Amino acid sequence: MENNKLKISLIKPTIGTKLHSLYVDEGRMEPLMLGVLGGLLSSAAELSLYDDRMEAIDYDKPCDIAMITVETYTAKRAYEIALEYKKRNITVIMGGMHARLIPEEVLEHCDTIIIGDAENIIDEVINDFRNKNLKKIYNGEIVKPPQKGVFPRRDLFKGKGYLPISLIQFSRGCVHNCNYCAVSKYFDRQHYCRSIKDVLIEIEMQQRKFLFFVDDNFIANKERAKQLLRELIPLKIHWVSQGSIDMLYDDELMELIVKSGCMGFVMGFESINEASIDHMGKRVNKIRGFDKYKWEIERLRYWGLQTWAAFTIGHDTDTLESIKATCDFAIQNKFTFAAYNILMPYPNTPLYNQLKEENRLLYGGKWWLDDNYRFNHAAYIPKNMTPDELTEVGFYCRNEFNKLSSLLYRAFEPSTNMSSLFRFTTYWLYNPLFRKEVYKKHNMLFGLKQYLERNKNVKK
Ligand code: B12
Ligand code: SF4
Repeated sequence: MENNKLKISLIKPTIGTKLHSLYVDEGRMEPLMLGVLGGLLSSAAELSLYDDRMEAIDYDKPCDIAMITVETYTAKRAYEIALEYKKRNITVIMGGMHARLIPEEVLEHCDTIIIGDAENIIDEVINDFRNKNLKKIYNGEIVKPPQKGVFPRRDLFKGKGYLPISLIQFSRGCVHNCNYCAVSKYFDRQHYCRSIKDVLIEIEMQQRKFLFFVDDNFIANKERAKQLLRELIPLKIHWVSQGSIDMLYDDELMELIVKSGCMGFVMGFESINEASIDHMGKRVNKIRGFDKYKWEIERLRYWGLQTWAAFTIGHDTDTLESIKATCDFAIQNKFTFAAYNILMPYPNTPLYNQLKEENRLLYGGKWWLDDNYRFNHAAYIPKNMTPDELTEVGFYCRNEFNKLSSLLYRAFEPSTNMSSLFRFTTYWLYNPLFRKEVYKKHNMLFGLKQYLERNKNVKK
């Protein structure tokens, strides 16, 4: 331990790969959670960051602790990485979304887990490690306000080829309660804002003019959002974020959003089938009643925002026809981007528990660990179609939406995609990239074990 500093490797696992070719994510963004962990650990440790999505991990580099962030999608690969470190007697600590959703599973694969946020607990973990008294479980709780006085170590991201957009948090969590949502489970349906002063300091520190506020729902606290937006206006930045549709009912908020340089939001439209909206419990999508978002889309055009419309498919009230209609709807309305996500039963969410009770979970209930599970495939038995039909219709929607004819048709929307050269360029830069991703990711296997076994001379 040089200078009394520990050596810590921070790791973001990849999801998986194809059997014959290694998958490299086209749209790689900075792993903000590792940057924040870096900020928390700076005084205690010398840090290395490995992003398994595009670089090999040097397991033999001297290291006291490997810290791995785990999402449900990356759990399988995270456990493979942990095994390599354990072979070398290196302490492995895990945290992140999946560690909070299903701690008992994650704990089987590492020495220690942190459940919840790291900010208030990480010093205790490091002290316990130094005193050879590391516990198995630490409860980080949900930290309020988040990331207080903590700034991500962005230097750790340098040279890794991330997209030229800085990820930053203004708030965490969401007040809504959609039945499939992991965020709602992690944050126990609550929403917390960061200190606005800290956000502004961080924007200045990182220097880029294009930001992604990774908030689950940027506008969940509308008054705090307005306070931040007023401060953003003089900075002359461009930004994107995620937010619920009810932002459109507050003109003051919308005006500030536009004036502060917002390009658009990822917005959960989820479905044009009212019964499905009711079924998932997304009341926020029908505060004004439900006319298949006619009014909302007009308002989005009025404000000139480029929308990434997110849809979830496979609800008990969905049919193959209603899902295909959702696809037509997104093309007709010329959304800038759209995602069609098959409902995923994340552990311990209400959706997961319901499907489990009804004996409808496939892959023994743990699709994320199953050697046969493939990316974007149904992991449960839907009500009105077979699992294969759901998988196929999901691919159909992604394929239709990303076809060249659709790209051309959607590009020529005067008040959004064509409203400025910058917006038009953004449209044409990112659409082909996301289109490529759709085909590359589809059918991917989780983890790298099967790929490495098949291609024995490849090292990862
Ligand atoms: C930004 C984001 C993205 C970005 C960038 C991701 C990146 N750079 O890797 C993009 C848009 C590319 C993306 C893509 C995807 N995402 Co995403 N994403 C997010 C989002 C909104 C924020 C994550 C973030 O950076 N937060 C800020 C950091 C600081 O907070 P944090 O991660 O919570 O970390 C804190 C604690 O958890 C803890 N912690 C975290 N890790 C560790 C590790 C250790 C060792 C310790 C001690 C502590 C610790 O400490 C941190 C500080 O307190 C989350 C939602 C969320 N709230 O988590 C979804 C989320 C993680 N994504 C999700 C999904 C499904 C995906 C996709 C699979 C979507 C798809 N179908 O393609 C892809 C695949 C990503 C991949 N793994 O390769 C799901 C995961 C669900 C689950 N059960 O795991 C989430 C939770 C969204 C959701 N609503 O369900 N995503
Ligand atoms: S609005 Fe979005 S983030 Fe909030 S609970 Fe629903 S799906 Fe989750």
